[in-house]
Amino acid sequence: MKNSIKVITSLLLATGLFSCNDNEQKEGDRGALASNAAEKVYVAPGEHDEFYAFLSGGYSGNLTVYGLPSGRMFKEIAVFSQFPTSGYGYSEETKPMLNTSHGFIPWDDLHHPDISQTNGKLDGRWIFVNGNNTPRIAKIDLKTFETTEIIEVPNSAGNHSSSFVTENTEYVVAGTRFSVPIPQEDIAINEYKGKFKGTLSFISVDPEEGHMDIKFQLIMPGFDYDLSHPGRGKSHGWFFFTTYNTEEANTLLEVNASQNDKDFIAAVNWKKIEEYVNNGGGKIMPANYAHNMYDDKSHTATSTMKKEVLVVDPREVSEAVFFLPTPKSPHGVDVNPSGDYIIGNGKLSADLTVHSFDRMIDAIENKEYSGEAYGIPILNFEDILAGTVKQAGLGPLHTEFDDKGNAYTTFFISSELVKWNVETREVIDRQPNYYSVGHVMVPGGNSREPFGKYAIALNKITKDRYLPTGPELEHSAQLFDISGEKMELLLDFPTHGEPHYAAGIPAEILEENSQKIYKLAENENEYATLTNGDARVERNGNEVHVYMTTIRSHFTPDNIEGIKVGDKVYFHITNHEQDFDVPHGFAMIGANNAELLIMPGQTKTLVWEPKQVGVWPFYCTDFCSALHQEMQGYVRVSPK
Ligand code: CUK
Ligand code: CUA
Repeated sequence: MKNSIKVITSLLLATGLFSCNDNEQKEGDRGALASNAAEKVYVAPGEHDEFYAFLSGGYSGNLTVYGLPSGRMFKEIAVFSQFPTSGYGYSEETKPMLNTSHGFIPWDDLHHPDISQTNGKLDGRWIFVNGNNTPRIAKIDLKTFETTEIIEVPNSAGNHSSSFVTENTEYVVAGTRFSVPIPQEDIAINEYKGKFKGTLSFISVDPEEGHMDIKFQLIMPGFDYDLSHPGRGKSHGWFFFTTYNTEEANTLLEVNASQNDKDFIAAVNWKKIEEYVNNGGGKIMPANYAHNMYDDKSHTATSTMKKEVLVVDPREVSEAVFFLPTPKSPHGVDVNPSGDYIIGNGKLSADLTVHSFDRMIDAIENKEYSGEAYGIPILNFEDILAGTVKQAGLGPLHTEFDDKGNAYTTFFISSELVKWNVETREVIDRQPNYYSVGHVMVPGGNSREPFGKYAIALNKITKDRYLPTGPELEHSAQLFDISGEKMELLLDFPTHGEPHYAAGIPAEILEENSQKIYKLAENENEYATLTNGDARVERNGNEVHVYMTTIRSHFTPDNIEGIKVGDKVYFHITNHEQDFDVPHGFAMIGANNAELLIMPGQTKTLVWEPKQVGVWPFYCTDFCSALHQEMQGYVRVSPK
């Protein structure tokens, strides 16, 4: 076994898992473009795309919205960022969204979007995403395409095996990549083994409003939980998590983390644990975490600090958690649409492991264990294996599915997308990716009903695919037509930040519900100015509140006097427009904030602390009418 580790390690070094090697990536090869590719991606002016695709923005902290097949970007949704374009995270109303137990944290690393489901089908209500770094889960409302809720995940570090939903959106699930002492304490790092833990958090989603609440956290051995996937269909009620450090090494030089030939997939019967906690099981643990909610009547976010969380030791619940041995440090774990198979993407391997859910259940019923780890039963690899996809490629990372029984696996090292049949495990087709693909996404590919028309490969390295833009290029996505036997490359398009996973949905599901305006009459913002007659300036000590309205093409009031150096001026601006797509902007000279972009019917607030005497202009930043240039005003600032 030692030898095989050495072989694969040198293979990995040679092929670029640990360093990028140009020889392996033949630059300049264009890939086999479908002969009618242009026709297939052409969406004529004025026509709409067939699918929405939501691409994670990785270190941009945001989620981007694209159309498929055109590859046109429609929107960047601010999530874990201060986003100047909309003023998100700058306006007084949205700042609380970025509050955490560590304070105001306007950045995160966003990895995995997943769309809410009903009966295993995409319902298009919300999309959930995870923040990796300061562990958080966010929810975006797919009516408004705005972030409406963020919950921090306590007892977590590296919130990576997140944010996948169960098939009725009962839960959005979050798992820890980095094991840490729980609760945190000051101990030597090399005391990791046995003392550092991981948590798997089951965050319930209220079916009406979608509000999130941490129902329970499983406290697990410190094996580093990489990715996760829900069971569905027959395996609904289970959740699967990969691990990559069953060695419990505190330093992950490959010699350490790859010692074990097999790591585990943790199989969690969450229905059993849910029942256990509903009957009073588990224990309350003190924990500080923020729960931030945005209300789209008041257009205001509030942040609440929570003080405790319910934790469960998996050993307390009999036969609820099992370890499935899976070769070669599995990265992704993916369950096929019928829920029969659990695919382990062993990233240091050439083969793919396919576990059988039925065989897993049989092994559990017969109590055929090969051992245990920290009191959690380990099943026999041979007992649960359905088979392997042999020599499929090098370095499998993630698998997605179509509606015809096929799987699509990405291979990072051999840089290709491989199509194979889930039942026969025969490879059907392979297409090169430019370059070094991470995730792949088929709209609905993470549900019981995939729409097997397109797949997008999300590549890590771009190199010569686009005009050079200095040392860094945007990552590239590649769109494939997967409706036939062979996958056909249709399009390359640049993405934003670093997309990890993505989620796609037929346009018609979202189009009809998409909200066009906020009704002014329903505006409940406490600083709203509903009529021009109410527009005013109010002083309260050195705080000044300007209640301002805006409609094409005027601010009311637009000449403001009586402001003094040292004042704190709040501009509360209500947009009186009631037409689709007519926001107004507001920018003030010297404001240490961004601008505001106020949607029709909304109120937003920008703070300004004038430092100098004079007469200072403000203006609308969004070209809103022929008289946009006239949308301006002055503030007179007098000495203290
Ligand atoms: S991870 Cu990035 S390529 Cu965060 Cu889903 Cu595998
Ligand atoms: Cu309002 Cu430009």
